[in-house]
Amino acid sequence: MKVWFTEEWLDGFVIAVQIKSVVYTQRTKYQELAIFDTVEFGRMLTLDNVIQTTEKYEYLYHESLAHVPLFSHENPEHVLIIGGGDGGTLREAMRHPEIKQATMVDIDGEVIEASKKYLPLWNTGFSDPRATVLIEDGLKFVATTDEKFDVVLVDSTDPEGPGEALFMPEFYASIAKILKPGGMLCAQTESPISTPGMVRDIYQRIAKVFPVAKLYTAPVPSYPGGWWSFTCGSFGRDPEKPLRKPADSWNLKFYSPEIHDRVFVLNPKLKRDVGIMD
Ligand code: AG3
Repeated sequence: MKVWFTEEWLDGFVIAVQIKSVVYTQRTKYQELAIFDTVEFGRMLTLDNVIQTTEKYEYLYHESLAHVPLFSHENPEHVLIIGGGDGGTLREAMRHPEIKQATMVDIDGEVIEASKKYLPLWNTGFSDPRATVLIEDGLKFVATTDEKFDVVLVDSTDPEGPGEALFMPEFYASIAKILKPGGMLCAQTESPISTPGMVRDIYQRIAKVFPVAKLYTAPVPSYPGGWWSFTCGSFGRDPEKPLRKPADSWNLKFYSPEIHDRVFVLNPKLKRDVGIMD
């Protein structure tokens, strides 16, 4: 018998993933959490029936989100991660020796606990002595903290449910206030191919707050459309221009200086959809 998980987040089509077994399910305070073993994607975490991360493809997303800003910022000593409860973004960020202190703020402690237990591959960042994990509302944190950061990474769910506030103009305005001079924001900004309207709205909001705003994309086959976007806002350097490169020992699977060079290339339709002129 074949058993399928279906993500029905968008109208008109589903993503169906064949399930080997259900590893864990929990109705947390905020959302419905599930972890599966799947035939094609390996271990997979879903929130409210939306695929968040899969063993087979998580590197595409996490390496893209973390390394593009962290290699192009002058000296990313203090880093803030909003969301990212599975730990993948923290894991990639902690590879950077420049980082002295990384703070991860996720609203849902139950996602962090389940990820620590069931997603060991995603997990290595949690035990780094430079990392602090706070279970708090990210929106509140950025509005009230006295700390200042060099780079803020926003690893949120889709702009629906608990994640919605993390795409709002007020959120970006608060981030701008807690960045040090030359600071950068980088956020996941939805699918250029299945939700270009969302990409446009989010990109435009970031571009209103940051003097430099750059959209880039990467393939993520386990998300709707199979193609994902990220937006960097910067008060300093151009995120397209890396200053350093990963060591061979990092064994990265997607990111490289050549990839950094390519991911900012946008096709004409996407530029029109998002309202980017050049
Ligand atoms: N956060 C972004 C996931 C968005 C996926 N959307 C969807 N499947 N409809 C991923 C968290 C990984 N750390």
